[in-house]
Amino acid sequence: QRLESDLRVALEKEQLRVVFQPSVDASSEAVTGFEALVRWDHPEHGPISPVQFIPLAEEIGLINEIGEWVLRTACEEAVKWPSSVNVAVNLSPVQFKAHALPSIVRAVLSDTGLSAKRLELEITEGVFLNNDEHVHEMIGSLKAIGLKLALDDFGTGYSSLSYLQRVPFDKIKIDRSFVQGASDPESRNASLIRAMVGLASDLKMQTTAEGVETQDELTLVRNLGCSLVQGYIFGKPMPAEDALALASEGA
Ligand code: G
Ligand code: G
Ligand code: MN
Ligand code: NA
Repeated sequence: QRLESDLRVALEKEQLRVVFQPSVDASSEAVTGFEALVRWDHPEHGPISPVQFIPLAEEIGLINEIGEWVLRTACEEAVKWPSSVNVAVNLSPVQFKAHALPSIVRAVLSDTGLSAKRLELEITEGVFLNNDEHVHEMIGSLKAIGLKLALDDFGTGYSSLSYLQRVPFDKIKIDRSFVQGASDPESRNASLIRAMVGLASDLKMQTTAEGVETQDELTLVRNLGCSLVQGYIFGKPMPAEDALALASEGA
């Protein structure tokens, strides 16, 4: 297919870019970090969503290369920010199968000069689908580098919670499907968020409420004890220059 070869060209010809979405402390509203999100500006078709091209990259064996490029680009930006501001990078489950991942991450950190504790890797429950030992070894190797691990899209995957107890996540990110439209503390979504926050706090993990767009949603997730908030209310994914300006504001 055309799009396949276009994606290979995109990586070479710098049609990919990384945008950054702020994450703020739920009580102080200070910016604590940014999530790096990849974008593809196709020369003919215009912007193509990562929802479309990440699965394609996984299929055609290009995800490791794209993932490493995103990681490097994100870390290069993050070293410019105040040291209290972290960067989060999404990892595809396919990248987890690559034995070289920990050494790639170490090399990127050393090349860019970013301290490991300022890097957070976001993985999804998809990583645990084939519940093999390799995944847990990989998580151990990544944690040994000193970086943080977040469980992304929490609540949307398959229902076993056993991996939460087995895996030393630093943070769980509550999927926006629970947050959006939620304002009533008696609602079903509020109960679910409350349960997730309780579970995370028992396990000494932070929680991010994702997809917060309105003041009502913000008030609710704050009252339910989410530690961090991400969503359009505090900022859409933005170019690196804007992220740098926003990161530097509080410093
Ligand atoms: O930014 P946006 O809402 O368009 O992202 C859509 C989806 O693509 C999200 O699930 C997001 O996690 C994923 N995504 C965005 N950037 C990356 C990336 O660099 N790597 C991976 N694996 N997924 C990404
Ligand atoms: O799966 P993941 O959580 O990585 O997805 C991140 C995606 O969510 C980004 O592509 C971003 O564009 C999108 N996103 C972030 N904040 C909001 C929000 O407040 N509302 C909506 N609808 N999407 C959001
Ligand atoms: Mn994410
Ligand atoms: Na998410």
